[in-house]
Amino acid sequence: MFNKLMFWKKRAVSSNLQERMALLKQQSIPEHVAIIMDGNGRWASKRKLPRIAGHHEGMKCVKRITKLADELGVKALTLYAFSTENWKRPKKEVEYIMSLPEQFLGTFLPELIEKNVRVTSIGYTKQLPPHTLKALEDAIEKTKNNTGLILNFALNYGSRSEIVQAVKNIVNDCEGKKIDVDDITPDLFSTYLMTSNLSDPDLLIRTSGEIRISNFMMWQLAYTELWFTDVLWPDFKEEHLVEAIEVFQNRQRRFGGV
Ligand code: V0D
Repeated sequence: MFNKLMFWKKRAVSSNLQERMALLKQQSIPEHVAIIMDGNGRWASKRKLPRIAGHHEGMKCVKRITKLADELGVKALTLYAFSTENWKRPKKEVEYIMSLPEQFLGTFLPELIEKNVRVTSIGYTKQLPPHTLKALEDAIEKTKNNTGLILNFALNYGSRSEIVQAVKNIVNDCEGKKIDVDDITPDLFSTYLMTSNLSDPDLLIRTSGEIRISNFMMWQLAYTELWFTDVLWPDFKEEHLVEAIEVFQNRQRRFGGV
């Protein structure tokens, strides 16, 4: 009890970000954090700016949060950057969004390499414009041997399609006698998903006030802690990720363990 009280007291007085980060590191940091980065268009509209300005600001925010996740010792950061539904947006907006990986990597790839970050992706990336895919594949290739933070971009990703594809591949492997129907378990099923190289997310963050999963990693989120905030993605700062992890740790302490 005394320890618990001391803990809360410490928390209450440490408004300073460095201090809060140091405290976070004394407890379990979520290994895999996933983020639905929503609210870029709304951020721009509020400022009477074109929607693409919001996407550009959102891209800068990705850099900031990647750096912090790395500093905190997060092992994998999955960012939902583009859904299979987002193609319905105006053509000019989609075109601009598809230039963001090049903009991002053009300035940030050297730093990712230096920091030992490995870039990966999930989603139907083959359907991306060739220039976008090239930038992505170049980053994946140049960081493939890195052993630090996994920076995983969900691009043209949809969870139901992913699950249906897994089912098709399982049926195919059954018919080809590579596996038996009785081999099909949740663990085996997971290996057929695009996330087979990753553990399930420990923490999901969604910005911009929407309290939905929106076809994002539905299988993988079965046991994930969910944290929603009204903050729009371009306004999502270091303090917000720290807050999300503080909430995660508080929940772990209350419900985790014995
Ligand atoms: C737009 C907010 C970085 C969400 C963030 C193609 C909407 C900014 C990337 C990126 C997007 C992707 C791959 C990569 C490096 C960077 C990105 C898209 C959208 C969709 F290897 N930001 N970003 N990709 N937005």
